[in-house]
Amino acid sequence: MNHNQPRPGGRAWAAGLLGLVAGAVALGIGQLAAGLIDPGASPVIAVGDTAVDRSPAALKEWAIQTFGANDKLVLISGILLVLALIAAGIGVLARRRPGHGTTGLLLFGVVGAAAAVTRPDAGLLDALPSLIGAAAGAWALRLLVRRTWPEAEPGFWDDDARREPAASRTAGEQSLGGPEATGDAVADAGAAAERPVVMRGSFEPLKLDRRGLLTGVAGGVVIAGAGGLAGRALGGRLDVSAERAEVVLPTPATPAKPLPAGVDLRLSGLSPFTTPNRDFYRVDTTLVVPQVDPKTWTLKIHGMVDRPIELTFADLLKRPLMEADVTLTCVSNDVGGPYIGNARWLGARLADVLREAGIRSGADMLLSTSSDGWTAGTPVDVVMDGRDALLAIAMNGETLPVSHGFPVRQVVPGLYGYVSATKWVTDIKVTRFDQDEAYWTPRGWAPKGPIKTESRIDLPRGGSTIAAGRTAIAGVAWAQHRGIAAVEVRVDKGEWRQARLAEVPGPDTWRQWVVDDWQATPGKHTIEVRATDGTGRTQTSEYAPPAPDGAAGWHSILVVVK
Ligand SMILES: Nc1nc2c(c(=O)[nH]1)N[C@H]1C(S)=C(S)[C@@H](COP(=O)(O)O)O[C@H]1N2
Ligand SMILES: [Mo]
Repeated sequence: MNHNQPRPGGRAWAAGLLGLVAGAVALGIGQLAAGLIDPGASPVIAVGDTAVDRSPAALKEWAIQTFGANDKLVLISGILLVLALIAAGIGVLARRRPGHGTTGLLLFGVVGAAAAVTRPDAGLLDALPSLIGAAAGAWALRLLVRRTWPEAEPGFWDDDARREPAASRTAGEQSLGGPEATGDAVADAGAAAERPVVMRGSFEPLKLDRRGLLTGVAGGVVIAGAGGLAGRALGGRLDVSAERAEVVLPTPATPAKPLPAGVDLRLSGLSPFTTPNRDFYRVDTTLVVPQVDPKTWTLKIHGMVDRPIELTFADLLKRPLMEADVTLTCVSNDVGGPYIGNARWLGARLADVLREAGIRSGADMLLSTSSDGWTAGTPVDVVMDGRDALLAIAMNGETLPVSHGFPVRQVVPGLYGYVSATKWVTDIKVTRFDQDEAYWTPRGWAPKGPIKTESRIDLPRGGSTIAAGRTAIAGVAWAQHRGIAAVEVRVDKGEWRQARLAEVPGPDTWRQWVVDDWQATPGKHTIEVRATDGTGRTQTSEYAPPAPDGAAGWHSILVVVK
């Protein structure tokens, strides 16, 4: 054993950079392997998905409220940032103890692999992308360190400090005075020679080869980038947009009645009655949108039924289809929030399919599961009471967009999405609320989620400055399946005034309303709204946050009139 083996000195930044590049190689190669095996098993996606599932409801709520539609981007960026910091740290460790670098990267691989195989829709193979990526990263790190400090004897990296007698290791470390202390001195042999403190004993800090470092880093970046891009391209082969484009929508046996003429007040700034698909809010737990091929899609209906059923997409298209205008709302929608949208859905009546299966007495819950393992628990009586609960295949005259559940999703008027609107639905188990739990229930949300009566002011915009004079106050109100009977508005806590209601096709959509003769006087004004539903109940003034069963309270805005 050579006790006098020189140890790599050199700057911490260089080592950190190498760690960063090795980390990038690990992720790039991991992505490549995921592209071949399963895009959802990409290390970052697997960790991200697990973070989404494991994080407490309050944190998720905060993320949705704070980052809105960007919450996934923020999560992925956050994970990448943490990984970058850790990778840099691993590089710094590896400079002194190369074995630690390898161990650190492999540990990361194990974390990624564990996250990937514990996804609800994963198999054992899903561990591979993270493990392969980590191995590639560990190999890259060793190579990079060798290029950067080429004077290290070939055996050094394998001989690691572990095999040195403890005493000499301690001496060696002391003689270098710690990495930070010697960082600059060792970069230049001449300068180092003038600093005997650093040069004490027979340990000679290794020279940092800048060219080796640069070419190594460049090579690593190229490999990481190429791996990442190739992985994405390979994963794209699963893209079902071509299959989606091929779907020919059948003519509905029961088309929706044309929308009443007065359904949309057509005021600029007011939410249109029908939300275009591209503007429709999107809420789900998935980081990679599931790509479900309609040719292989099936829906199993089983559990407490007399005759279990398995439907193909072709079976579904052959059924008598119907259209319904239904407003979806997310339970995470805070008072005045944006997570609500209205569409015309085309689909098969869920109740008819369930009747064919024959629901056994005692069953009170439909536990629906998506292709990626998310679940919703829907009360049986709600779906069977005659309302337009659908297995939907189209949205606003277009085949269901992939991000909204292609090829098939559930739509149940009157229930928040988390207990009813399963996208990419593949399985419905007829069961009992006291025997099964859906995804959000153990995460602090109510097992049942009827939509609360709510209203929102769209116009004028809260916080805006408007001109004095006659001004329209307008918005939307909703109480799905109960309908909206009245909307009232008051300014500066004055008298409540009845708003004029737009037409609606039925009780399952939101309803536009307007007060079109407010005389706005200069100054600051508060505008409040409250709705009364078809059962005669007026929405409560008592504020409730979204968790656990939906926000409540009056939407109130402040405007400045000039
Ligand atoms: N597979 C799956 N379906 C899901 C979800 C999900 O996370 N995964 N989220 C639900 C929630 S919380 C809502 S509010 C609606 C939103 O539907 P949208 O994204 O089409 O607007 O989808 C529901 N269906
Ligand atoms: Mo939701």
